[in-house]
Amino acid sequence: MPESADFTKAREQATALVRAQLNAILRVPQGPEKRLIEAMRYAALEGGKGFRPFLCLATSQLFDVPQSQAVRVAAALECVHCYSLAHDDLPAMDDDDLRRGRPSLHKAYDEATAILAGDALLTLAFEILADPATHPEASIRLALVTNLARAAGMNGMVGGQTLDILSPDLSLDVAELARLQALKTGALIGFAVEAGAVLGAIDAPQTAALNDYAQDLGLAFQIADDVLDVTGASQTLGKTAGKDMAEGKATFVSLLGLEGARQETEKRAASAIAHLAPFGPEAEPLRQAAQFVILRKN
Ligand code: GRG
Repeated sequence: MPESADFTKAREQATALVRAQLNAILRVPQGPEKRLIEAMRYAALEGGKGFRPFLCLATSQLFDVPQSQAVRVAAALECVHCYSLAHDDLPAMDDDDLRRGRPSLHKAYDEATAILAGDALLTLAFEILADPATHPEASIRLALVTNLARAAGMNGMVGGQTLDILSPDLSLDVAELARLQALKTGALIGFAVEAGAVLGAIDAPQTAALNDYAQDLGLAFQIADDVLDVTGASQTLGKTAGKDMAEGKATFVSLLGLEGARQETEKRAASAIAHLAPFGPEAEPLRQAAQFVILRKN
């Protein structure tokens, strides 16, 4: 079963809107600092499936948030995501030469530029969120800044990345691996899903349901990533295949077996969809996102 045409269109549209926003922000200056901005554009404006921008825009639509606000939040989130990929590829981390089907940032530029471009994307994210154009109410902007800082930082993505680096020595079981991934990948996906509710100042029970959806979705996404790491070719994936297993890291495939991991992805995607019941047919795009996680090839 292919990815639904509606979902593909919505995902591509979300990607294009975020790119246009970042294209406008990341103007290339004259002078030597031009290199930094070009590297930021290389990391953030090309390739990528636009999964997080899609989620951010889809939940925002659910709560009738103006698209201009949602696009700015999705652009901030994509800055953090792209910084994390650029830093993850560095020799001190995953040491990967291939990302999104082309040389990773430090290969296209150099290590120092890749570090600085990542740093500048991370800080730009918070500048975008703090700007009144993102939302007229300061309390909403503050909630967005706080949520993204938490999702990206020591108790979120960076914490998860630390566990990931240590993981060959940790003999993780399935629950511990799920926790690692909830931090490393799930936290940003959680931010993407909840941002629409924050922008729309939505009440707690609805936010809790979206949170549960995001938890299952993030885990399904990561388990599917582990399956693709084993079954996908580097050319299709646009990144080096088979690395996690080769480095002796626990993956859902190494712990559950290939078939077990596939089944767990489906179980988590179904559970994610079940959490959307309170939102009715309006949440169809979010259901399609869960289907996409199972069907994706890269
Ligand atoms: C360096 C602080 C720091 C964190 C890095 C997210 C991450 C942490 C590393 C990426 C390693 C990786 C391949 C994780 C698997 C799941 C994942 C986040 C994949 C990349 O996300 P996609 O597939 O990427 O949405 P695109 O390129 O489509 O945007």
